[in-house]
Amino acid sequence: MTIDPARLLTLAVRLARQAGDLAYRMRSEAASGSALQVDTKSTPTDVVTAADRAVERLVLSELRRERPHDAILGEETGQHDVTDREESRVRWIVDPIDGTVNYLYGIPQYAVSLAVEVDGEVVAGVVRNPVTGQEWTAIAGQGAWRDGTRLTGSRCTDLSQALVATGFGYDAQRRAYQGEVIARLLPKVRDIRRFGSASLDLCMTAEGIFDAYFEKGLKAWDLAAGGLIAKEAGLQVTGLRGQPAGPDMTLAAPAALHQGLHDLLVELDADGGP
Ligand code: LIP
Repeated sequence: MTIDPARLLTLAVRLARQAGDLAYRMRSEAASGSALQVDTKSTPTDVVTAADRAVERLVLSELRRERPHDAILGEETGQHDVTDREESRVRWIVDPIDGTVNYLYGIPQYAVSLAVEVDGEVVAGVVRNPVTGQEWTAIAGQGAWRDGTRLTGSRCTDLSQALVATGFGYDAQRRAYQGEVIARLLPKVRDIRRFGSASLDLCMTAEGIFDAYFEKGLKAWDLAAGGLIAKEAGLQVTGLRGQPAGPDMTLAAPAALHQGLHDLLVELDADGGP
């Protein structure tokens, strides 16, 4: 059976818009972000809100209705395999609100991130900032776009002139190690930016707003859609030492910067530590 990634992306975009509207409405109606906080996860600063859970429930129920044979991986509810039907070739990867701390604090830098895999490969993805309405999309082999504009990454070729986005984990010991890495990296680049949403960092790097991005500790739902968008914008999206992008390290950069930043991150053992 032929699966059309364009049709999957059309559904993903519709769901991202519905989900983004719900997230935005819930935050607008809450007296404060803390009114929405319902729990913490890996550490006391790794929060989950009622909106994270409501948005994921919305996406899951729509997917069950539209695509009952597909598997789903959601940040808040985990893996939902197809049981009483033929093994599905399609899996949806859902981050209901990427940038949850920004969401909690009312900072307009959070996103709904939806990706879809066929036979284990991400073939389409959408990242949508519900506050700005900015929407980044990609289909494997067909390029990356933001609101109709083709994305081609940064033209920067000098690492010392590069504006590099990054992020930090929630665990205090990992943050201490990451802070040491940043202290040694900072003099070698123009500057860093830490905006708090991996999927938006990847999209802004795909757009060339940041020259490069790296982060240790990304989960599949942080990386799936934004990683495809960055790749389809022509960036190299990898791990270190020949590894693919993933929880040990995600590095996204144009070819002119990738090797230099890669080697610097290896020298600093940026994928090491707790
Ligand atoms: C966030 C990531 C971000 C990272 C944060 C956090 P969340 O995801 O998007 O890149 O630096 O620590 O993990 O928790 O908002 O879904």
